[in-house]
Formats: sequence, C-alpha cells, structure tokens
Amino acid sequence: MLRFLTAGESHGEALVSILEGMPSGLKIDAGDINKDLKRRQEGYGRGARMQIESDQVKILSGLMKGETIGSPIAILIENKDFSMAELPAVKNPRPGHADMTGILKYGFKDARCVLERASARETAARVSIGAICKILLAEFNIDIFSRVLMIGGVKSEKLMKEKINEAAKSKNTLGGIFEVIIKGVPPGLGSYVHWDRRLDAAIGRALMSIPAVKAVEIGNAVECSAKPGSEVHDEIFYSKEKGIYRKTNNAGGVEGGISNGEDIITRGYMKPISTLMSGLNTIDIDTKKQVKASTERSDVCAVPAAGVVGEAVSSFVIARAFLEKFGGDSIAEVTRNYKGYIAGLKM
Ligand code: EPS
Repeated sequence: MLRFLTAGESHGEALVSILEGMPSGLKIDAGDINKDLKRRQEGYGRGARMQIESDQVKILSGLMKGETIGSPIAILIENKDFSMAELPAVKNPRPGHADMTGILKYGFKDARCVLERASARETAARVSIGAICKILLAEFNIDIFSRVLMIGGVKSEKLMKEKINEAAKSKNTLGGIFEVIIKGVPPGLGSYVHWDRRLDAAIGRALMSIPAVKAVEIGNAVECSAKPGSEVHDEIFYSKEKGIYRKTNNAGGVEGGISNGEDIITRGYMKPISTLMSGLNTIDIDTKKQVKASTERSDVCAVPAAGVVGEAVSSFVIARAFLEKFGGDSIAEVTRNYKGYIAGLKM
C-alpha cells in the first residue's frame, strides 16, 4: 500500500518526508518536484516568508541512477529560516488557528510549540510526495490541474488581486475556492463495498486535511442538492467510437465511491488565514485577561497555494487507489495489469 509520513516544523531545520510503496522502475526527475514546490510558493497574497525560502528537494533514498528501486523514498526540504529556538513565545492564541486547541491538548504554555507544526509550511512536504505520485500517474496518462475559482467573494483575476490588496491594507485576510481537475482516471478506482474504500471519501479527507480547508465539493454537488434527480444524474450513452460515455459530469467523476472514467472534479473551500495583523479578541493564556491575538508574519491569502497542495494530496489518493487496483512491485508489472484491465473493459 502506498503511504507516507512527514516531519518538520515551520522554522525548524528541515521538512522530511518518506514515501513507501512506489513500484520500481519509475524515473524521477527532482526538477519536476521542484517545479511544483515553486508553484506552491507563488500566488498573489503570499507573505514575506516566500521571499526567504526557495524550496528544493534533496532525495536521500529510494532511487538508483534516478529510478525508483521499490524502497522507501526519503525527501529533505531545508528551511532557510530555521530560527525556531530564538522566536518569541506566543501567549495570545489566534482564533481560528490551532494555537488554543493545541495548548489545551498538549499542555503547553506557549503556542509556538503548536504553531510550528500546525503551520501550512508542512504542505511543502506533501507537495513533494504528490509530485512523485504525479510522475507515476503521468505514465498512465492521468493528469492533474488546479485553478482558483474565487477569492474573498469575487471571481475575476483583477478583482481578486484588488481584494487581496484591500485586505493587506486593512490588516485582514481572505479565503476562497480552488478546483482540482483529474483527467484520464480509468473507471474502477475505489469501491462501494466499505466506507473506507470509497474514492470520494478518500479525496474528501485528503482535501479537508489541507490547513484552512473547511468544505469540499465533488462535482456540482452543492448546486445539485437543490435540483430534482432528472436534472442531476449523468445519463449513460454508448457509441462504437466513444464506448460508454456521458454528456454531463455533475457527479464529478465518481459514482458509488468508484471512479467512472469521467474527469474527477473537486473543490476546496478555504477559510481566511487566521493570523490577522489587526488582531482579534482572545485571552492571554497566563493572566486570562482579554487581549488582542498575537500577530506573526503571515500570508494575506494562500488560496492559489492551496490549489497546488490540492493537486498533491489528490495525486496521492489517486496513485494509492491506482496501485491498489493494478498493484505490482515494478512499473512493468503495474503496466501489464493496467493494460489487461483496460482491454477487458473494451470487450
Ligand atoms: C504560516 C505562516 C507563514 C507562512 C507559512 C504558513 O510563515 P512565517 O510565519 O514564517 O512567515 O508563510 O507558510 C509557509 C511557510 C509555507 O511554506 O507555506 C502559518 O502560520 O501557517
């Protein structure tokens, strides 16, 4: 089974990831991983930290002459800003952040112990894992994209930038919506037979695990919840040229917890970043007096970055489901299994 772990704090020495379960024989170009890391760092509304970091991977294990050998792939991303031990204690937990819940849960007197790991910096590690999954999926013509649909209630690029400028000026933050589109997924990934094998549930969980994502939509679920079934379900057609096909894709590529061969389309809804330079009401955790929340250097808006992270976590889920279905220890074996299944579908 494909699985991974990440470790590392936002201002610690480095982020570390281990990806286990990749078959042998897959060519990995670190440049492809670095491209996604760069995309994650960009986007209008990012803070000063992104000018400090230039995320690059060092692949420590799992490859021989640039090809996977089936052993765990260990990845290192160094932090340029690793000032963790010198940074001030954080006594005024930010509403909406993990500060307060983390303090209560782990028994800290300083939210820095929480925020260093709760920080969205960890998503750089997940983007590196997702980039390797994308390389696997590309072998089978599966492509993943993302785009920003809305920021702060507006939809055109010009208005989104204006909104971000306004928010920065008024010491505020913004959330929004990103969309992830996955093309080329064969029918048959995931299953209806048990809750934890449903592909839509796995995608939903992965997207919800991105910091600040508070809702996930698959296909046109929100709009469809107000419509009758006759206007929602994607009718099934067949032609010799196309095989089985649909004229609509309201389901977003998943029916009964199984991919149906259409594009998988999901949306992540991100709440505004919880570090507000204006400071919301909170308490001092020592004195319990009412104070303004701590302000840290932060981003005004990170929806474009979240879209890139959305691609990464979705790539992992699809790669895992793909290997579950077509499993093998080498790319050659996975390819044989995949081709045999696809040929069977056409009969
Ligand atoms: C983050 C706060 C900011 C963001 C950071 C997430 O970092 P800093 O406190 O160092 O300015 O830039 O995001 C990243 C570092 C990243 O790589 O995405 C937070 O508190 O979550």
